[in-house]
Amino acid sequence: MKKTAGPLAMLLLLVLCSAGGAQQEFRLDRLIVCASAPVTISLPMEEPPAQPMYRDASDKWQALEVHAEQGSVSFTLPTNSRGRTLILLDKPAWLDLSDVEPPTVETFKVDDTKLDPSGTVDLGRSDIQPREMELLVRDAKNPIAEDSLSVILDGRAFEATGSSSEVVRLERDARSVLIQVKLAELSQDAHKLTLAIADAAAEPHWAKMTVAFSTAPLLRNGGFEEIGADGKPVAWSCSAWSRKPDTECEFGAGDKAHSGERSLMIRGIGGSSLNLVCGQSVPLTPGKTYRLTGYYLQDEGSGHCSLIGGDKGQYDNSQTLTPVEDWTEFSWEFTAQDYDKFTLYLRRSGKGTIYYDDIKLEEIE
Ligand SMILES: [Ca+2]
Ligand SMILES: [Ca+2]
Repeated sequence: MKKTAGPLAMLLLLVLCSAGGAQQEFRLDRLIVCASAPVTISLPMEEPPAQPMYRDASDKWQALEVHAEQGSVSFTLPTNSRGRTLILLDKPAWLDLSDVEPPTVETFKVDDTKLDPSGTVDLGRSDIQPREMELLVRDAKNPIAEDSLSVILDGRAFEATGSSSEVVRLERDARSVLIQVKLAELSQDAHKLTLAIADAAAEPHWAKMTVAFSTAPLLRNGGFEEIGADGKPVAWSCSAWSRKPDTECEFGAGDKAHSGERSLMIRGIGGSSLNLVCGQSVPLTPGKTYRLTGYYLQDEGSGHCSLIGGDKGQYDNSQTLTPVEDWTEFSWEFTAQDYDKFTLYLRRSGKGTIYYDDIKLEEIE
């Protein structure tokens, strides 16, 4: 490639982009020239181009005058272009230059359920992970650039998770396509999938969609094996309610366990008020019924569990957990009322020690 510089210092940046790849039928070669001085460019080209065009400084498309000779074509950047100039050395017949809109997502299906195809969809939490998604994408003026599809899962390339995607053309002009996504089995966690696909316009426009879903357990660290730097079980927050100056208590990782190595230990030592709680916020859905199960061990006094919704608008208590000599299973069911936040508490009243382990929360209906 030869370039002829003007007398002044100039910046020239030439970018040759193509949209199409395997999709030869709707292949589009774009040339972007960034120059701050007059410039003449020569490129190898076997056949003289049929319809060379450029976008001028006022965003209008104009015919580009080119000089073709023996396997190359050369042109001088017109004076009414400036800065960054978009050039189509051979505008294809199918290309609509008036296109300024991105494609639209017309339908969105997750495992055969139709959902609103708005830009961001939150599927919420479920024990069952979505496995298939399907999007119908349509562009009003140009074909969809089928190989422009980008799928990112949790900030990583989608294929790295063992998942796969495919673009199926629905019409001969490729203005509507079906994006089919198959998800591999993912970790029990919150996930975010971002999909983007462009049209094959002179300047590509992108349709984007983000889908969030979570298979994270309702309750974290219910086995109390994860211990923080402070020596206390991770994800649980412990305190003494109605604490008096003489309240003496202790919270931490228990050295007894129903399974694993650890449990949650809550100990009342002394004082006129011993209302001890360890809580964790839980993502409950109003109207749903849940079952809390677990094991406890307790020498004296009493324990129980509570669910608090909103600003104590809902305040449900489990049955009392009485002293037991060996690990004993308990189970408690409750229904979440219409609040936007919930906290579950494992509790202990009075002097003595309670250990909790293998605490599980599940949605039952
Ligand atoms: Ca478009
Ligand atoms: Ca444990």
